[in-house]
Amino acid sequence: MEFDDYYENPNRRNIMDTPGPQRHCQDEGRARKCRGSRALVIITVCLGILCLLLITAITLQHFQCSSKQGFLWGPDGLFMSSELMSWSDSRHYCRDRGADLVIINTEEKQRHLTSFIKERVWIGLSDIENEGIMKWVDDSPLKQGFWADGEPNNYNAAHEDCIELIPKKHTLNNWNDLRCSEKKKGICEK
Ligand SMILES: [Ca+2]
Ligand SMILES: [Ca+2]
Repeated sequence: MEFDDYYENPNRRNIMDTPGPQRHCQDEGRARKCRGSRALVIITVCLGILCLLLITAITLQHFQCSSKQGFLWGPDGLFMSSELMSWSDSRHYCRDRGADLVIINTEEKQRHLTSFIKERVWIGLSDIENEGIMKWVDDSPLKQGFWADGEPNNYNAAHEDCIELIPKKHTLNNWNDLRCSEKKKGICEK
């Protein structure tokens, strides 16, 4: 086909002879591929976001369930009661949830508890049965105490028979005996 003929008779053009349309087809193919991979990326991102939302929802649900049961903390089996109660009622609160007031029998545990408690709390120690003889809730005797200065003092012979932990005091010297009817939150342990 002559040059002039080509332009004067467009219907006679052979598509294989014409680089313009070929390039157009190649460009279109590339664009299709491009659109395809863009769609794939969008679908992958959307699935990722959906997965994240699902994981967040499950985690929140687990946390809410845990909170309802009083399990405010993690896998170490420790949790704090949600209301201010006497020592005995705090103990009931723990026992109703398959736990008991916490026993602190190592320096490591004392440090661990003090590190994240923000308020005065009951622990599982008392001399309710015999004045001056401290016992844990599992009836084991006290071996190592982390008493605040001057404590336990059974102040004014006022039957200070239940033990609280005061986190604002020194880490290894923050226990105090107090009247059991005082209202505090308790630290429970599974
Ligand atoms: Ca006492
Ligand atoms: Ca005291």
